[in-house]
Amino acid sequence: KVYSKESVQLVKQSWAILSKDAQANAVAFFKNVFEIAPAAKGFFYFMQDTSVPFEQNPKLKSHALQVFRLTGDAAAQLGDKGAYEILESRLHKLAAKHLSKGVQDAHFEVVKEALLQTIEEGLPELWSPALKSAWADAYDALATILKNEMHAQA
Ligand code: HEM
Ligand code: ISQ
Repeated sequence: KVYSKESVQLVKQSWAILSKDAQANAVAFFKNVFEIAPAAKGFFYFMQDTSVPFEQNPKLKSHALQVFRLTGDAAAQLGDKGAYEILESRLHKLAAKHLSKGVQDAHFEVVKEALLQTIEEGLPELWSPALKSAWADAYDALATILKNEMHAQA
């Protein structure tokens, strides 16, 4: 798939802003996942300890940050030459991890909704239909590689 210069630019520009406050946005991303699908908590071992408030759970914070950074960095690099190959090798291990946790294709839609919601909430002044579809395409590209890797390993 070829990404328009405009949509690559939109993702890069918005990611530059969101990543400045990556930790807070990452926690918001997690929160949105569990708001959309409370049952998703069962997937994450660190969500089983309910004695720690959500925002202060150090494991949640570091997981969320990793996921958010990977998603954003991957999205911002989509237009670049060779980006696909680099991602594929990074996602190889990650696919195995998701498979072992029992993650299924349908779950990726929840993460997509949560991501778009997080960007909208983080950048209300930049939010537009074009920004939304640019990020949706970027996420779909990443999710497709990860899902294909999972199918290949299943
Ligand atoms: C772990 C990214 C989709 C569930 C991880 C990790 C990353 C990641 C980077 C490793 C972080 C870590 O565990 O230290 C992504 C990306 C996704 C995606 C980029 C979409 C493109 C999903 C979906 C689910 C999911 C749809 C469904 C519930 C998990 C679980 C772990 C994990 C359960 C392991 C957490 C643990 O160690 O217990 N993911 N993920 N992920 N992800 Fe995802
Ligand atoms: C995907 N994998 C692991 C953790 C996540 C947190 C928030 C959103 C998506 C995720």
